[in-house]
Amino acid sequence: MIITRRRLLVTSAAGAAGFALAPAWAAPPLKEKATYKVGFAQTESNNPWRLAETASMQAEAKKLGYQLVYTDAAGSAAKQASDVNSMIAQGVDAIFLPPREDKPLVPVIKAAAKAGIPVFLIDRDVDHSMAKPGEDYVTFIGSNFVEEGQRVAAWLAKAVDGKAKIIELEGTTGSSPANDRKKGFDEAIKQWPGMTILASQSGDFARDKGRQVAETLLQAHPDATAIYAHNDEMALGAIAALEAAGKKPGKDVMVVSIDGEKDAVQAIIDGKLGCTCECNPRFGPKAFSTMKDYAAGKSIPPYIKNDDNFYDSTNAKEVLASAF
Ligand code: GYE
Repeated sequence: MIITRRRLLVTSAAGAAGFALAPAWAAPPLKEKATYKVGFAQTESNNPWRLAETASMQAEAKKLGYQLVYTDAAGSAAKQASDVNSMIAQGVDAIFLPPREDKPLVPVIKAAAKAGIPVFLIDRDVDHSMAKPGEDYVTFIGSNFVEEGQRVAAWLAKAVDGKAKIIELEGTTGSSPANDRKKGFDEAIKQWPGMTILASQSGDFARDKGRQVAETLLQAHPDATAIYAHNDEMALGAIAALEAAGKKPGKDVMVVSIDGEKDAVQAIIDGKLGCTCECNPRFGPKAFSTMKDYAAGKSIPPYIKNDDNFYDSTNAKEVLASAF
C-alpha cells in the first residue's frame, strides 16, 4: 500500500454540539534513513548566486553521503516543472525546489505531495493562495525579500537626502523575490516625497538583460538620478549602461542592489555601486538539516528565515574575500 498524504485530525468548535473533528492535509512524511536520494531542481545557472547555491547543496549532500539528483531548468519554468516530474518518476525521497515563478510550479509541487514526496522550497516561494506550507510543501527557507527592498530604500534615501528620480530594474516576472523586493522598496520610498520611480521594468535577474533595459530606460529618462536593481547582476549591467552613456555610476547616478556577490562588493570598493543588501545563497547546511529534522518528526515552521548582512563602503573591503 502506498501512503500518500497524512490526514490530520483537527478539533474545531462546532456550536452547541461541542467539538467536531475536521480533516486537514499535511505534507507527506519522510522516513528516517541512513542515506537518501534527494532532488534539487535548480532554475538556471547564469549567475554567481545560482552557482554558489548549487555548490552549497552539492557539498552538503556529499558531506552527508546522500545521492543528489540535480537538474538545471536553464531559465524555463516549464522545464523546471518537467524536471520535478522526472524526479517524482525516479522516486526520490524528497525534493528541494526554488520555484522560478510563483504560480507555474504549483501543480508539480502538489503532484509530488500526492506521490508521497515532501517538497522543501528554498530561496523562492510560491503564491500562498495556490499552495500552502505544511500542506502542499513542508516549508519555505529563504530571505525576507520585502525587508531587503525596505533596507535598500532606507540606505538610498539617506545617501541622496530623500531626493531621487529612480529607475527600477525588476527581477524575473512572477518570481517571489521580484514581487517582494518591488513591494518592499516601492512602499518604503513613499515616506520620502522627493523620491519617485520614473520607470520599472524586468531585467530577468540577468546581467546583459539588465544592461539592455537600463540603456533603453536611461534614454527615455535622462533625468534619472538613481537605479534600484533587484539583484547585483542587473546592477552591474546598469553600471555598464551608465558608463556607455558617458555617466558616472555612483556620482551622476546612484546604483543600489541586492545579493552581495563578489563583483558587486568590488563595485562598491570602486565607488560605482552604493550598497547591496546580502541575500545568502549558501542553503546546503540549513536545507538538509531541516529535512533531517522533518524526518525525525520535529515540528517545522512554515517559514524559515535567512538573515541578511548589508554591504556599503563602510565594510565592503572586509567582506570581499568571503563573498561568492
Ligand atoms: O537574488 C538572484 C537569483 O531567488 C533569491 O534569484 C533568489 C534570487 C537572487 O537569480 O540573484
